[in-house]
Amino acid sequence: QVESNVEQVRYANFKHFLRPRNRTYHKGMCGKVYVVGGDLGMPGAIRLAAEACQRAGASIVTVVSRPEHIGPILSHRPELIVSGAQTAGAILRQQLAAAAKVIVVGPGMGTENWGQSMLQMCLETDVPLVVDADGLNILAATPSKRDNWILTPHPGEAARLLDTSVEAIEDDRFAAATQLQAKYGGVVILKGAGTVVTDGNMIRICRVGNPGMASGGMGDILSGIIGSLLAQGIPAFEAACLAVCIHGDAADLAAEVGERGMLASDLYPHVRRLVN
Ligand code: NPW
Ligand code: AMP
Ligand code: MG
Repeated sequence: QVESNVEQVRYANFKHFLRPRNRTYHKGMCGKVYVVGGDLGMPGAIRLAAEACQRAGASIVTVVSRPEHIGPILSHRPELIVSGAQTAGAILRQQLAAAAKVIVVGPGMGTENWGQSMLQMCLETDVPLVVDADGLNILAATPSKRDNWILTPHPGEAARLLDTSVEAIEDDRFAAATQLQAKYGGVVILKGAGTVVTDGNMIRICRVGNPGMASGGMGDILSGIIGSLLAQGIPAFEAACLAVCIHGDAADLAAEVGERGMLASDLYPHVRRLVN
């Protein structure tokens, strides 16, 4: 790896993209973020992504999930708007295309028919996408290329996307991120210890964060933060860099009481502080 040539990203270098809200700001000004996912058994993932999106500053966040999940998701976060979808129909697709400024798709979505139809619906819009988790696993089986998306694979997902092994990805993470970007387009965030971000022209590494982050739901939080920053008007590459810094810094703050036992939702108060 040619690590010495790769610039590190730090929160302080990107914080200026979070401009203070002017006095007349209202909740319509950063558009709506739709977060799509949560097949049976995994409402937690989409709930985590949605709340992270709110905590990073998005004003209106709508969860599209299985109808069975709407009650549980709402019961602890009544500020969310919800849409129960048994299938991905034309009405929902039109609603997404018309109202969503950004769509985060994939957390807990599963790779069965329901998840496949949800991803397909999102792909049929021109809305900027953040594709994570099972959205990436479905994409690996049916590859396509797009400019206006951010892909957030961990090494396991990256191996599926490149039809290779986790070992090959970890052997040269910069090459893997570059290959992912060349194959799929957009901005690629290859997660893990030393997260790599590339848009094909620029490549950066983020070294904050800690092994306490190796716990279920942590990546779902990152996808929500990215969607939120995009919806607030930050360009894609910068939104990706700033989001990984906020995510890692928040986890380092949460680790002040120890890495072991850290939960993804422990990051919320720190994320909120870091976006202000
Ligand atoms: P191995 O074992 O090393 O070969 P999966 P997932 C690899 C949802 N969730 N470095 C590793 O492979 C998600 O949103 C729901 C190296 C590992 O076995 C998804 O929709 C939650 N390898 C769905 O679950 C909370 C790494 O990948 C495999 C690696 C499945 O997502 C949890 C695991 O990856 C979860 O977010 C690394 N850093 N990281 C909920 N509360 O509802 C991963 N691997 O098979 O894609 O499973 O990431 O858990
Ligand atoms: P996921 O596997 O999708 O839940 O994502 C896990 C998140 O935690 C990613 O953002 C990783 O970069 C981060 N993470 C996991 N383990 C570590 C680690 N040992 N050091 C730094 N970040 C980590
Ligand atoms: Mg994940």
